[in-house]
Amino acid sequence: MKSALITGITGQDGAYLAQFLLAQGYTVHGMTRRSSSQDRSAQRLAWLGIADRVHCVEGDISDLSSLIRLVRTIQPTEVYNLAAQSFVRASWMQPVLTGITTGLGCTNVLEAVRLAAPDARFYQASSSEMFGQVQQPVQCETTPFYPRSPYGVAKLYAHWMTINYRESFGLHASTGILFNHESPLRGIEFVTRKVTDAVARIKLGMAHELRLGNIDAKRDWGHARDYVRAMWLMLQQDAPDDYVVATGRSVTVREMCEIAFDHVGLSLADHLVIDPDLFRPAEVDVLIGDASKARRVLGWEPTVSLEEMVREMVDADLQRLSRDRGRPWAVRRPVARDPHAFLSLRK
Ligand code: NDP
Ligand code: GDR
Repeated sequence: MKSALITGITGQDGAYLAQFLLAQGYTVHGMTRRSSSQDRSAQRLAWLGIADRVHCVEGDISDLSSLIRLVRTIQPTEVYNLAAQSFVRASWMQPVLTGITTGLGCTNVLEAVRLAAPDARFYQASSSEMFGQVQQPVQCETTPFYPRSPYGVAKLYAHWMTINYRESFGLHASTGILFNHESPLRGIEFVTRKVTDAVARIKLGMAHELRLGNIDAKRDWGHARDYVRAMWLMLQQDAPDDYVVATGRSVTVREMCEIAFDHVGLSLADHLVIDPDLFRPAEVDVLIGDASKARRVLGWEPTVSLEEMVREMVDADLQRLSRDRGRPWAVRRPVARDPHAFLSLRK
């Protein structure tokens, strides 16, 4: 029976990947880090109804000894390194932490695999943020990189370390250069979920405005469920490699917002406030991916359109907020206040 170790199991992709692997018959081990509120760590797994089927093991991506111990004990056939400080905006406020987790963390996992289970197959969660200030209108595996944030720089280091370990030590190590992917399990700080949460609150009379930064930025958005399938497909190939995973369609943040507001019969113009504090020190203006290699070699195709995904997210937020209505925490957090806006990057 195949077994997988997933770092970042408590995040959006970790949860969907665990669900996918369980359905394939895998034994799934997920690494969680210690926190003072352990009951919250498995919320996404619980939402998918798989919390009691995943073996959670404690460790930290910045702690090599914990990783060696886990890999040595579990002897996984596949290791998926999803753990990271993944919020681009926060990476300017915590650049060192981002370097340690998002960058060096990958080297820690590679080292643990090399030393303790060198036959295991390894997946690194690389990112379209590595393209940053894009050097070609449509980005593929051979497009030169130009990261525009501490997050993008850290991901690029991890990306090259993965390739380096593949070429130096013969590890079966692959990278997926994944473009933005979302779902109802997306963290609330990312723009799609921030928007769908706000739309649901406005619809339910719990809020009135939505504050955003640069709504002219363009992204190539897909669904997380489709993207975790691509991760798995990469590790089923005889030879390790690097793959772009994207839909090939890019729309502005404004257009994405309009899909969400239209879905519940509201007008974006009536509720949108542009907040200069939410602009980033350096922006990635436009991303659009060419996933033809993934389609050709992996037989991968996205199955969910942006419209379907945004509607699914709005409906999930409506359902969650309706259920939680009356509970103090549902209404107390005002949608207008992005926690990151309190710490303006310009101050
Ligand atoms: P999330 O932010 O939802 O999840 C990140 C995960 O990393 C969480 O489980 C988090 O744990 C864990 N983590 C953070 N720091 C540590 C640490 N020091 N030790 C152990 N675990 C840690 O990200 P996503 O699920 O969206 O993304 C998964 C990966 O894919 C990330 O590496 C991300 O950078 C990358 N990526 C994501 C894309 C996207 O659009 N979603 C696109 C391209 C790449 P905790 O719950 O305790 O915070
Ligand atoms: P991104 O995702 O930075 O692309 O990284 P995010 O959703 O944070 O931003 C997308 C774009 O929206 C603009 N924007 C805002 N963003 C947020 N979060 N909040 C706002 O209020 C807001 N207003 C406008 C941003 O400026 C940006 O242009 C995501 C993460 O999942 C990374 O981990 C991953 O690697 C990349 O996608 C691919």
